[in-house]
Amino acid sequence: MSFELPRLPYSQDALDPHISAKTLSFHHGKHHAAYVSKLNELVAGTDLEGKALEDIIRATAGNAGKAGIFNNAAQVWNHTFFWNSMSPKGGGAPSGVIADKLKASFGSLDKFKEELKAAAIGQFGSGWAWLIQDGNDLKILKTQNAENPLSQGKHALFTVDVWEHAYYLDYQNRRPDFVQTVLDKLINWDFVAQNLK
Ligand code: MN3
Repeated sequence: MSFELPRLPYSQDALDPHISAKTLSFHHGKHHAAYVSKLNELVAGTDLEGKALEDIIRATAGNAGKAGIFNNAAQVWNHTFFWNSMSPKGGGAPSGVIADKLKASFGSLDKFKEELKAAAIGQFGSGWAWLIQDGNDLKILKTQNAENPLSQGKHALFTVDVWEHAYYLDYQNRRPDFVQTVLDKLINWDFVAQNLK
């Protein structure tokens, strides 16, 4: 049994004009797909074959000899999490428990966005910016390349991909504008709330 590329949770043009169909066709159809096929190739015939994706990530995190498997497994997980972190009906302000927790941890929705954006911009080179839950607190985390909260024993609520392939066709070098748009127009608050422990 091998891993399959999950379908996008919306159509390829559903996030337009914020993220174009062209970007999603490459990002999901080529980049995400390549991580899936490379992962299948790398685990075939090893003791990791047939294991759950999360278990493969935890088993290979921090192991230099397994970096290839880790990178591809984590990138498969990260991208699926990223697609779900956005919605064509996203953006705006959350309500309920997630709204209360954001206020308690950051002071306001705008402060949360500022801190997430600062982490996303401050991630030098490729990586990810995350909202994570640590006990009762919500925190911002940035990770390099394929690294994710799971590999650090942390619990993810939301992510944005800040590899150039995530935004270059639509925003060129304007990573801050891309991240701001995701936070203002696309963030899937229902998904974020569902992820709360
Ligand atoms: Mn990507």
